[in-house]
Amino acid sequence: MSTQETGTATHDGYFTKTLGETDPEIHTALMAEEDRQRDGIELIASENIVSRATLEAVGSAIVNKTVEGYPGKRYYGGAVHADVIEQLAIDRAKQLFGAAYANVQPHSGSQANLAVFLAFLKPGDTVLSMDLSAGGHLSHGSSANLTGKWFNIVHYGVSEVDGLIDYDDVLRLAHEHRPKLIICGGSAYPRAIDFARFRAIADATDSILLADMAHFAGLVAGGAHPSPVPHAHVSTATTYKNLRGVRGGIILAQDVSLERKLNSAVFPGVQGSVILNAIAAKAVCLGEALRPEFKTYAHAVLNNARMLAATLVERGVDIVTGGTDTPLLLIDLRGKNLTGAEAAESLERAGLTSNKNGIPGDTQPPTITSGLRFGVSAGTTRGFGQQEFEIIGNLIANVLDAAPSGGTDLTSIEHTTQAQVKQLCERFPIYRAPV
Ligand code: DSN
Repeated sequence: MSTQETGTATHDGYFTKTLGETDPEIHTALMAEEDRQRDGIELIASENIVSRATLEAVGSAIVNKTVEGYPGKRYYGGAVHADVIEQLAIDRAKQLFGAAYANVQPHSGSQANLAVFLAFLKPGDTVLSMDLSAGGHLSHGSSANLTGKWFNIVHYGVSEVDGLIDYDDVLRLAHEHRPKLIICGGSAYPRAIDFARFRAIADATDSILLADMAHFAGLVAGGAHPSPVPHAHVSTATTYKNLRGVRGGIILAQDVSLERKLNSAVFPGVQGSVILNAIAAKAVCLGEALRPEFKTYAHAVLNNARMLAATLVERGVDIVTGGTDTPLLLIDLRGKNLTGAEAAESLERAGLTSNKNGIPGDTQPPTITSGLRFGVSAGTTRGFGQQEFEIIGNLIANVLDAAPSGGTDLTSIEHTTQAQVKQLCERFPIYRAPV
């Protein structure tokens, strides 16, 4: 018999060697990513920097455990600790958002939204949601998404004049199309939504109201933004944006009688076994969000977003709706004769990472766009305050002002900015993650 046939299944060092020792290629890439995060300014609105405690939970041995179902009702044995962890996450989510029901299993915000579709709709049913180009989200019925392929989607937009939701138009569309589900919230709408008004519209047409608070859940948790939870039949959120936790989604509701429907829509409806290390990390982030210091962080996010907006406006940059009530702002680059793709690339070379984003009425394709989306959550977490976001606003404006001229001038601005970015980041260091 060969050594392979007689040897033990765990090779020498399987339980003891570090990643650097066993897989230098992956380790090097992870270290480089850590450096990128440490030395650059992160302005992608869906990102943040998790706590050391969250990293520990994600990297814990609970990753080995398989369970299906819910605490106390599992299909596999050995779930005693998994039950404790998931129940803690559920209880913390309910407490944080004042909800009667919470499901913490969705692998992402899109999965959470899909579960809501499955819970309440049949293929072909009508859904009224915000157009992607107006700030909606792919999982709200984009033609490229399953929700757009299997359901009859009607979209509302925003006013071409001020970029705001026209509630009378939403009501008109609701009366005209009698949707089974109405969705408010999205991924690039920077202003507070009138949830009570949306609920009144949903009630007028006997529709279910889903509020997707992915981009402001952290502010709701920290008392810096109105909550949709008391108004919507169901609210969904992601845990990794301004809520400052691991990647994943949650579903909340006020009516406990929805529990059976929503739970079975998540599992076995759209998901299988639970990603337990993510559930543990969600519990950690929800616990952090229940502490008083999270309120300070949430208010700082809002103040920083408003400072960034004010600085950019001062520098002649057009902002959709003129400002923000959330951690994100949407920049209209048409006046600067720049595309979103060009601007995002130039900013990234300068050490400022953001994403190109469609703006209302955009004529450019999604791969190019006429806009940029900025978020301040990650910067706020590393300690930047209003003073730093004023500096960042000026750095962004310097790059955008130089970009149309191109050539060496642009390169020199990018280089100068990169050095200023590095200096700023060195004053606000982040952890060296245990990878
Ligand atoms: N929905 C995407 C975004 O807003 O960036 C990912 O979370």
